Amino acid sequence: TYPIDSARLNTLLTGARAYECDDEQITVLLVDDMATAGMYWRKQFARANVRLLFETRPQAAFDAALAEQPDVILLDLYMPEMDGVDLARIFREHPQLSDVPILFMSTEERDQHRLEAKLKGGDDFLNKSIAGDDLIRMVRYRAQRYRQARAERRTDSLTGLLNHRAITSLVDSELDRAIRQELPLSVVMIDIDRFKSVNDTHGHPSGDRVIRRLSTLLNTRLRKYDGVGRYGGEEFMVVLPATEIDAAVELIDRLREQFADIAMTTEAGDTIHCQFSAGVAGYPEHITPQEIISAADGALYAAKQAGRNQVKA
Ligand code: GH3
Ligand code: MG
Ligand code: MG
Ligand code: MG
Repeated sequence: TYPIDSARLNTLLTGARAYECDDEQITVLLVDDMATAGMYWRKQFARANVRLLFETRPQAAFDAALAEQPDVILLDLYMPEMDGVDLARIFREHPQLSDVPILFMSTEERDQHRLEAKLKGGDDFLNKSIAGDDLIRMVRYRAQRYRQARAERRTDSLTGLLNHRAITSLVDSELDRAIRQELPLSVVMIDIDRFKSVNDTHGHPSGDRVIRRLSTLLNTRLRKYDGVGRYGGEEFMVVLPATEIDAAVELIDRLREQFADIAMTTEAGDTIHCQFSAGVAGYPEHITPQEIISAADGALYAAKQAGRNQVKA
């Protein structure tokens, strides 16, 4: 018999069906040295709301993967310039591509070769003669699992904001974009004032409530393309694309006032108010992520020194 009870199996099957129904657009990168493969699969995928990027050469495939961040990579095994397994290894070694599902597609039928390919970085091995609908289902399923895992990896569990790793990598990518598009970028470091005394007086769970309340304020008041993350314990980072430092200071100062006005309730039912200090820095005043973050940190320190509950640049 199965080492799994029928109720559990049922949940699993329902889950699998949910993946199929999902019709959100996904992006697939197909790498195959035969141009006809691209033509064939483009037609198949178009009807299933799958955006296909097609490349015949390894370097172009790598560039496309980095630029477009596909949800799934379909990789031919035998190509004149480079073996699929070698290309898979290169994808696996890049931090931004290391977890993207890689599905080999080949006519290779020898078990030993298929096993080798999987051991060297492939998540699955599909036959090139696979039916269109089956590949679409497979690709959707993989994409959905990948997106979910990635979202979990990037999220801070207390607040639902981006976590430290995700918000700092957003500074990297938004700075690249700002430089490319010749637009300003502002980065803000926010730190709750005298937070230790909130914990000491009202207990850690009440402190957590304050952290969540500020998270909600930041999340609801900022624009959809602004990034908000929990940098550390009671420290937050905000990334504001296309925003000059002066405008960022003004914006964060309004949020500072709003936060100070919020009456929060502790676990014990007491009403408390909290405040924060913030430091702002950005591009083009600074040109590396490290410089920007340390300048924002310096401005935050100055705000604390000057008496807290204020924003400095
Ligand atoms: P300052 O105005 O100088 O920032 O004073 P502060 O007390 O806020 O500064 P400090 O950095 O010394 O204290 C931060 C405190 O935040 C210490 C730590 O116990 C608390 N803290 C860190 N993470 C969490 C958390 O997840 N939940 C709660 N409740 N407290 C946390
Ligand atoms: Mg080939
Ligand atoms: Mg702190
Ligand atoms: Mg603090």
